[in-house]
Amino acid sequence: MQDLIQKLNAYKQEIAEFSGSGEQAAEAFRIQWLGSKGRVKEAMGEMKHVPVEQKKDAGQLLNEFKLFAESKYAELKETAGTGTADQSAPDLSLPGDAVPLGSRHPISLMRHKIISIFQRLGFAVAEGPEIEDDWHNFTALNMPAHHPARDMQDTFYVDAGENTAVDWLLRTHTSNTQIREMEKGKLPIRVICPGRVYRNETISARSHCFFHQVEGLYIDENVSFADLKQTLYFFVREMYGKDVRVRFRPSYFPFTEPSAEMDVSCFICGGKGCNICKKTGWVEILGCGMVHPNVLRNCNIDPEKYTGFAFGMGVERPAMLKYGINDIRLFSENDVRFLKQFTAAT
Ligand code: 2NM
Repeated sequence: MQDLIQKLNAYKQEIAEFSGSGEQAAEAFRIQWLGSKGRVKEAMGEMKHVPVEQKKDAGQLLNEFKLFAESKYAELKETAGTGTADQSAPDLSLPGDAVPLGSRHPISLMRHKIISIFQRLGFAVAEGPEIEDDWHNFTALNMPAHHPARDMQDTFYVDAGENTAVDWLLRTHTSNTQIREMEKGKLPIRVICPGRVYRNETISARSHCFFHQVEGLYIDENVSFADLKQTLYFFVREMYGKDVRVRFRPSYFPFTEPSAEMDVSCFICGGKGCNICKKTGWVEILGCGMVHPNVLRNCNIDPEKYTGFAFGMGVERPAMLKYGINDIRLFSENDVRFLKQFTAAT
């Protein structure tokens, strides 16, 4: 009996010190202690050597021992799920699932390319509403009612019902945002205004009824046409490379005086003459000019004290040339076979 007590105490200590964890360790413990050839079974076999008068006490001890071993096993099973050696836990060394790369829209790419050049010159980005009133799209821009320049752009008017004092329309250029910036009355102003504009034109491979523009505005004391030329010259060199040549042609816009159109030497043929430049060696890229004094006055800016220049360019055409896109409608069809091609583009 004394031998049995000693043996069970030694076994209990061994069980208490069992330090494995995980599913495998629990199974090894079960085989060693609770299996059909395990030590619990073996200890039970000692009963037959115990004298009759001690069998009751021995039975109690053996039962206690068995419960002790079983509870240890239960504990091992329970912690196996959280243990480090658990076979059912995720294998962190496996390679991950590939997350497919999205792509940026070519218009967004080109818009960002344009904006970031002007941001480096200190221009801030301003955005404005696409549904606009007549004042901010036309009148303030030196185009009063019945001004012939209004006919140059086929405007989409919004039916706002009977109870509206003003005409609402879809903006035909992003200049509305520049008017809004000037009306804020904080000078100087150096902003770049990207956005979508609308014109009622027949949809074809070359033109759409909506497209994108980036316009710029710089107003301060002593801003001159020389500032305009150097700013835009810096822009085209960043955009089209150091070898590009520029020329300014006189033009007309109601909101600028003088006005000009800027051409760059054809970046496809280098100026030799090709289909893109229609054999002229030059490509028109933007319109610009000194902000008309009437526009400044309309925004409560004193034209005797302040002067400024403005410019505007389209985003679709440079994007089509850069990415070799031959149909403007592709930009708005959202065909993933088209969009996916810009996954790695910049
Ligand atoms: C262009 C060409 C020339 C222009 C003018 C203004 C404003 F608001 F300051 F009067 N914003 N944008 C402008 C000038 C736009 O786009 C071809």
